Amino acid sequence: MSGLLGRAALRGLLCGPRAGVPSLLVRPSSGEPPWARERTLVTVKPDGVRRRLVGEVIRRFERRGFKLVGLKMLQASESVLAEHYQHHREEPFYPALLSHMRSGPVVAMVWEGPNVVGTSRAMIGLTDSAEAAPGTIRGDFSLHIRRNVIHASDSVEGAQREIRLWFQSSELVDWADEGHRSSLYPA
Ligand code: FUP
Repeated sequence: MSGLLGRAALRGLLCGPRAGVPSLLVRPSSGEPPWARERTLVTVKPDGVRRRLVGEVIRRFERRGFKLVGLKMLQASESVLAEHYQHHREEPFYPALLSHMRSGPVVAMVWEGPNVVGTSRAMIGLTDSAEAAPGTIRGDFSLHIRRNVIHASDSVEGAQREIRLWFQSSELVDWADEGHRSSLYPA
């Protein structure tokens, strides 16, 4: 790494809110400072798609100021779901979880912005819909943990792993946002 770009990237990695956790998915071309290029995976689950909540989810993330860099609808494969939920493999709810996730299409998205992982977890609410606060997506639109509408990665490392699992790098669009950025956060 050399020159202005290299110094800016290094400064971002050292001074940003996630110092010490460099994103493997950061690309230098889009103009955002590196600390603002955190990315997370969000999926609207089959229950959310059936209930026509895709637009509502996108609206909330856009309104907050996050930048959409990947979007697709798909029927999730058994192998992607098995890897995505591998930490739950031994849980009693695992078969029902996989069956639900295979019951219809999923809308997968990658959102980018400062602290997007933590903020999106706050926006979606607690896993158990019964405990999710009003104002969150789960708290506003769901009643039951097994129909909780949405997934969002729960750590920066997890997000990097999940984005690689659900998206080819060619499916992520690194678009420039200079005109809008300064009204969202200072340089
Ligand atoms: P989250 O990260 O909030 O999606 O939650 P988890 O990774 O802990 O759980 C993944 C999914 O497993 C939940 F969205 C719903 C399902 N689940 C159950 O059905 N029962 C449980 O007790 C826990 C999780």
